[in-house]
Amino acid sequence: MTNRAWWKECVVYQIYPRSFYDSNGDGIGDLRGILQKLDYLKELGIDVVWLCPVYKSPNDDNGYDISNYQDIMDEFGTLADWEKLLAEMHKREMKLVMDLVVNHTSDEHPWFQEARKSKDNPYRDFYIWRPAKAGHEPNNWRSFFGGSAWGYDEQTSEYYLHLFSKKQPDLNWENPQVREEIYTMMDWWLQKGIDGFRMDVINMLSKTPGLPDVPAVTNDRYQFAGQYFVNGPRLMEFLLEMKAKVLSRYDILTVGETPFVTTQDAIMIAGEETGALKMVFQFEHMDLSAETGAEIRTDKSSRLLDLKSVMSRWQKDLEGRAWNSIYLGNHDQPRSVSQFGDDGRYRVESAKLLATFIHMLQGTPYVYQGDEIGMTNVAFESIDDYRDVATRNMYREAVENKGVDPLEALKVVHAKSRDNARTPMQWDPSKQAGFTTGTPWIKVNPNYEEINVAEARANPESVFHYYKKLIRLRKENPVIVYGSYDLLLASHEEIYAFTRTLEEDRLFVILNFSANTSVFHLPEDFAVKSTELLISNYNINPDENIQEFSLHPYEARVYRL
Ligand code: TEU
Ligand code: CA
Repeated sequence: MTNRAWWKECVVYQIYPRSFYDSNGDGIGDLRGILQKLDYLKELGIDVVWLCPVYKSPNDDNGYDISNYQDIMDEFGTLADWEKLLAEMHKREMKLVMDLVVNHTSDEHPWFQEARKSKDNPYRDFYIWRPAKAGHEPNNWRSFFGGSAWGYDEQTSEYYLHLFSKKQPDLNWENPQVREEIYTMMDWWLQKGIDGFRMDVINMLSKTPGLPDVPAVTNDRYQFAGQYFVNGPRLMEFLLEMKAKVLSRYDILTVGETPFVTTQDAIMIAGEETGALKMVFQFEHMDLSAETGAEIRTDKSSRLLDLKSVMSRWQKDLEGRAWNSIYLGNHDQPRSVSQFGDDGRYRVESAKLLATFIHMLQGTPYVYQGDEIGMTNVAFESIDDYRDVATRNMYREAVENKGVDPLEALKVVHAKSRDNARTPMQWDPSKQAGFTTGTPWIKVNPNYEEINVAEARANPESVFHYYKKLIRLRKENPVIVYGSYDLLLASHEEIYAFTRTLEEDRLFVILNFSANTSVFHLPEDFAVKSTELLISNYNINPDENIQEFSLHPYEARVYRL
């Protein structure tokens, strides 16, 4: 049986501050805006907030490029505003998890400003510098945001590594001084009373010595080189050092953002006994739709078997060994209802189904802002309406270098852009969705008149009220948190069904992931004596015989057996 812990029992709400609520009309969400909405989060039942980066930043990548780790970005407010926010959260018995971005800094961070001055500057070795190789970049690694992962610096005629944008130089974790600086900074925030860290691309800290060229798998000049920096040779050493020097001294939630991890990696990084972190974000289920590359996959039901097998493997492999974090969306992904559900006719039903799904699996659920009202993807008419550096770079690369038709490229942007999740939070049907009295930094989704918090709170059948109920159920039923998971109907192409069992207590979760009415038969040996319907997204007869029945489009039910 898994050990009990508060960070297993909580529900985390992710805030993307730039788009949450603007308190002063400059079009940018801010800390005072969040403060004004704490009671809203409390009403929803949230007990932990993960706040995306609010540190000083030139915002090349919306705060993931930090120029001062120990101060607040001007647009978001001041350190005093932040202190007040933390105090008000604690007053409401809510916890605050901060984003930790230490794979890279901004190129405007004083360390990098120093480092680039000369080859013998004391900060030079804080970053990863290499001379040109035969007049070219030091190797063929590709940046996540397109182009080479190397930036040329004229002043010293050398290249620096940047796995992300050219304004995000990678820190050199091989340098013990870098690690000490980071630990000191982390401690500074923990001493202020924060309740944890979400750690940005934390499994990319250790790069393979020699930084070798990666074997080409496409015709492109630059190639994805994950094998040389994902879960690199010294990763565990660094994380365990961080644990020994900082993390182990506090009762905190730590979640590593760890693209490309397997369950074995997760057990190593976040194992109950010997791991360094409390949990990790895995990406296998998010990448199911990404695999087809530029092609947009519309055939959602055939993906269900893949989704079942991925999620079931994570549930079973981690059980009793490590703890899952459960999510279907964040600020880097299309909206969950657009990606996994139906953002048209069955928007409300499918948003509720997905909510049921993330709350009923074993692990800590993460709710991304706006998902609790079923916010959807957006399709802006022009690439100029997009703000995300990754989106803009990809589009330019496709149209300018690869000759992709601009309209086709825009279609991919509509389906995949990170800005889908970054349009302003829709608070009410007034102008700019009640997000700002000014002009928002990115356009609001035009569907705000229909989809907004004011409507959702007033309507007892809304996605919002359904989330509230799920969160309450989780608090009342330890089986939802700690019960073991067992998949049923493994090869059904439309229905995802599973049980959760904690000693005598047993739940049966049944989800129709399709727009069809779907019929199923429970196995003979799955004898059901009496049932209690805990929650459902349709009005159904709670005493219906459940040995065999049909489910409405996107119907979700949870029974206690
Ligand atoms: O994301 C890491 C990451 O792997 C993403 O870049 C991902 O590949 C991409 O977004 C998929 O569309 C983290 C942050 O969550 C992201 O916002 C940052 O841009 C990135 O790190 C760099 O800090
Ligand atoms: Ca503002």
